[in-house]
Amino acid sequence: MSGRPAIRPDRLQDRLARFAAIGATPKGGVDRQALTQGDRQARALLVDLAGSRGFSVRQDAAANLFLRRPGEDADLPPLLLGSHLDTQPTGGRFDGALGVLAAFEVLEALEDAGVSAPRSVEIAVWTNEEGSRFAPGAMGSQAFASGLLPAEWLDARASDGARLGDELAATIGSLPAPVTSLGFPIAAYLELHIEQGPVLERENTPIGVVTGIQGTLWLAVELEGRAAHAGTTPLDFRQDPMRAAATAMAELYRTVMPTDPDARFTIGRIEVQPGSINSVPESVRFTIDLRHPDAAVLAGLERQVRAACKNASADSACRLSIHRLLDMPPIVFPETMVRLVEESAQRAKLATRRIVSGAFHDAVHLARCAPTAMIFCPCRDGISHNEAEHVEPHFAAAGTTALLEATLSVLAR
Ligand code: HGY
Ligand code: MN
Ligand code: MN
Ligand code: MN
Repeated sequence: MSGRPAIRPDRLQDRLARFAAIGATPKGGVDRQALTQGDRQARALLVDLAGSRGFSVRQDAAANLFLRRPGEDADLPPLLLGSHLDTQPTGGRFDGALGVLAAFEVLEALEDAGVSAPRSVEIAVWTNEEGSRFAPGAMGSQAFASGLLPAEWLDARASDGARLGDELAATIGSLPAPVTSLGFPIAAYLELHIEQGPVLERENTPIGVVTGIQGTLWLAVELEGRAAHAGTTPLDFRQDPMRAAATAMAELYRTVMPTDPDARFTIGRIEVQPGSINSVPESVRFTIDLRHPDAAVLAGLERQVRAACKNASADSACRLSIHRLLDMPPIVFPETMVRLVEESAQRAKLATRRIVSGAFHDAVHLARCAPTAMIFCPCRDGISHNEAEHVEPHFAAAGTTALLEATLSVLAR
């Protein structure tokens, strides 16, 4: 190996700017939702960049995209680095994209330094991590880890009417990359991601060594009543699903987070039919995102949600149905991998602190396949899933350096 590989922060910033331009919003964020034209454009740009460095490209039936820098022994399971390029509807420039572009910067640093290693290093761009256009989130990584692409996913419809199966086919068809089967053996998985919370910035600590990821449940609640005239229908004649929804929501906002500081309860989407100003609604649908680091407590919170919805629907003589859109138990990363990341960052003279992730990541599923670890870097005011999301260039560089050092540690094993 000639000189020690080093990242080039300027090149990383240039790449971040180029990808942020794809789906850029007027407020400085990004709207590049999963399997849209913008997602395909970003994938195509990455494939072009890979081609210019001689990295091979492949994809799988879940449209997960893989860029590979070959090692001396092609049969050895590769080290996988990765994250996602899809964003929230009003997302930021760094959620996902930093992890993918930092991984690309690591491959280029290895290439620039002429590093020859037995093991290949491969980048995964996971399909539909956000889950906001099609549930569940972390869809591509779940398909990779389980080797399955459930048929019921393929018929899922986005709010714009698009069918997931068609969008997957169009995305796969948009790239000149061979399609392989779902899942392949890997030696380990590493992901760099922004913290999406305030801890690291508050402590001015450049590297978060992620010890695990809290559990997440997504529930779809549907309340059906009877449409009626707003002016002529007295209370005891109403079957008002909005009244039931509001009662359940009020109770859950009053009880879940105020009583448990580690609980997270979010209602992000509500749909009312027919949505007419002067009709008692026929149906109300809303989503619940429920999280907790402790699996048993999360299960208890789900029971609490279901009971509140059941009581409220009975009081308003409505029909209730609740189904899960996503179910991710909490996970803990192996101490060997946590220590590898910690020691790699410290070797690069970067201060670290251990942290549990409040956000879920594709690493949740990869942790089922191989030794997995994550690296966090601070983001301004801890804001994410917001167009104001920002990472200082020196923190992006530090996180990428830590990813490079951890990569070298794995390659040296
Ligand atoms: O929702 C999440 O935790 C992830 O950032 N999509
Ligand atoms: Mn993300
Ligand atoms: Mn996200
Ligand atoms: Mn994620």
